[in-house]
Formats: sequence, C-alpha cells, structure tokens
Amino acid sequence: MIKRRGMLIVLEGCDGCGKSTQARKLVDALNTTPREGEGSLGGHVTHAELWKFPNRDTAIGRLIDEYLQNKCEMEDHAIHLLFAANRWEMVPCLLETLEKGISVIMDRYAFSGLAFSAAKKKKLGFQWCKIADQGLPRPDLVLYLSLSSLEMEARWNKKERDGTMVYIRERYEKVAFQNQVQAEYGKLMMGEDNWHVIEVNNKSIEVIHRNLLNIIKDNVKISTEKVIGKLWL
Ligand code: NYM
Ligand code: MG
Repeated sequence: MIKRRGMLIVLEGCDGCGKSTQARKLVDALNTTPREGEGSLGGHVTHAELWKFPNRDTAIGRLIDEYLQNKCEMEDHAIHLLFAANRWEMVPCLLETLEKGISVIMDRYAFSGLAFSAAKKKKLGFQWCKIADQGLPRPDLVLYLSLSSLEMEARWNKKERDGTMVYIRERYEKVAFQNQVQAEYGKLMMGEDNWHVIEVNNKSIEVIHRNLLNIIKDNVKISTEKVIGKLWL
C-alpha cells in the first residue's frame, strides 16, 4: 500500500461552540476506526492526534495565556503576531507528524487569529492580519461550528483545563464581540472549497459528532493523496 500523509483537520467557531469536545471525540473515533474493510477510512489514516491553538505550554503560549486571562495588557498588533508565532513555532513538528501518516485534529488555527483580531474595534485590517499566517500548512478541511449568540453565553462560565473544570471568563467572551467574530469568519469562508459549516444549535454532541465524522470520511482519500498546501498563497 502507498504510504499517505495524515490529514490536517481544523475545527473553528466562536467560544463555547463545542470545538474541544468534538475534537476529542474525533481523535478517539479516528484512532479506533478499523484500518481496512467495512467502516474503515480506506487504510489511509494510521493514527490521529489532538492539537490546540493557542498552545499555552510554550514560552509564547504562556504570554498569550496571561493576556487571555486579563493578567496583562498587550498592544493589538503585538498580540496578533504572538498568536501567529505560536503557530509558526509548531510548524516543523506539525509537518513531521503529517509526514508520518498521522492525522491532526486541530482545535483552532489561523482562522481564529484572523477572525478575533479583525473583530476588534480598532480594526487592524483584514489583509494585515492575514500576512502573519500566510504560508502555514493549509488544512485539508475546516469544520466550522456555527452557534447562535443566545446559546453562546450559557456555555462560557464552565471551562476544562487539564481535566478539571474551572470557572473563569476570558477576554473576548462577550456576545457583541463574538457576533463580530462570526461575521469575520463569514468573510473568511467565502469562496473556500474546504470549509464545511455545521449548525450546532439544539443538536446533541453525538449527532454533531456523526456529522463531522461523515464529512471526514468523505474527504479522507482525496486529501491524503494531495501534497499539503500553503495557507493563503
Ligand atoms: N484566539 C485564538 C485569538 O484571538 N487568536 C488566535 O490566533 C487563536 C488561536 O483565544 N477566545 C482566541 C480565541 C479564544 C481564545 O481560545 C482562546 P480557546 O480555544 O478558548 O482556548
Ligand atoms: Mg475559549
């Protein structure tokens, strides 16, 4: 059998839309899907890993974490570049992982970087925001979880960190701002053939999971046969 690279699958959406839950379930499902035969992914996917941005474990990530928890202030351009740098620092490891045939389920990526920065009142400029992430590995699929602002807020107060629930509200978790973020996402997905929008209002975790898994199954073969692209180039 020809060895194929892993898929790069990104989950995006506003805060509280269920990305982290779904990302975990997808990784579990891909790791337990039979390699061959009925219900398999055609023998292409060998293994899947869960990645998350911001990656709060690096030196840059720790700065971002302080900013998000309102423990420090940062100029808008500067924090935008730190979010992008936090992705770039992981690129060698990401490419190596995909090359080994391991798929990566990514909980947020450059699209968050753009949507959240461009949504700020003192606009940084959509094009300016794009440049910092230009050339990153291009995802095979972007799964966008769309949630109404009514349901959003109820979900924010609970957060899981390292297996325990903590109750904090981070920077950006305001309905008006998240509506602007969703509008920016709308601009980003226009004309893109690798985006899939999934409405999550009033749907169970399991129904959404099935939906996402089916999209992946429909795309896995095509994606792993293509060389990984470069984002926005
Ligand atoms: N965020 C995330 C950005 O503003 N820029 C980025 O590049 C990324 C990856 O950080 N409100 C924002 C979106 C979220 C916050 O993400 C932290 P999470 O998934 O809640 O840990
Ligand atoms: Mg959040």
